[in-house]
Amino acid sequence: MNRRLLVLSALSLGSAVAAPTPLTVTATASGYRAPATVAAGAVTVTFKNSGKIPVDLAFFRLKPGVTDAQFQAAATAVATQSAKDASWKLNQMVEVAGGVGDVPPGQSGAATITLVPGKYLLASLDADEKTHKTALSMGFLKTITVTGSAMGSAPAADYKINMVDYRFELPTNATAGRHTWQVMNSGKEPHFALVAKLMPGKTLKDAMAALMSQSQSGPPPMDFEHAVFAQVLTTGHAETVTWNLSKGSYVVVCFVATKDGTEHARMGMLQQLDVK
Ligand SMILES: [Cu+2]
Repeated sequence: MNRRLLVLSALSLGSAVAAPTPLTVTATASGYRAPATVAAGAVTVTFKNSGKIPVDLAFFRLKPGVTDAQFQAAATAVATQSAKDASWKLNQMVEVAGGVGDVPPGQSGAATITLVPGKYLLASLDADEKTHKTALSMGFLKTITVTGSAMGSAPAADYKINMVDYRFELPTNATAGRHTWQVMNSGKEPHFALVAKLMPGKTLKDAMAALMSQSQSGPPPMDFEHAVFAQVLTTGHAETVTWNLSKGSYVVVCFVATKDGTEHARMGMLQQLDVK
């Protein structure tokens, strides 16, 4: 094949599998900084935290008839944990297309998500543990408009996690190192996936016991500090993340709550993942 044909075939391959659109969102002292628009389709979100507090980022799409004010009130109720069914109520109003979990100041995180044309709200449901001041009230609420028809497609993933009500379908062949993971929600309820390594000598049973006990005594059996995360996804949504897991046993857990306030972790979404 001559050089010209090689170039042509490379170009046609390129158009068949378009790379995700890059989007950078920055957390500042006064909230998110982000472009006003982004192209529809697969979007690789890089979330940089140049602020002073850890914060996360999620892409919310309001269901028809839901106003920004209604969203803000419902999201604030979740952030301040003002009612047992706050999370459930918010979830009736929105679709969540994923995003990036908490990023400490000075660091960044990334995820590839899929966006359809229309308006989304970038928001964080975090609140300061001591002051209860919400990220929303600090400016972590911003509109972004998704334009055009779907362009990029999501990258192929090395491993997949499928979330159903209330269980993770996990790979049994995961190996250590840098890999792409596609996390998808095939359930009816929203879910997320927090992956935390078990502390030396600790088991899934210890993790369950710690979760069920009301009083916190001693250090947690999981290493939450170095946990990796796939953001909340509602039905049919997926995100692709790159995780660098070392060899060992992890727990995969979802803390989204049902209408009566029960965390999914207590209903089965606390499972072991072995990385070889
Ligand atoms: Cu869940």
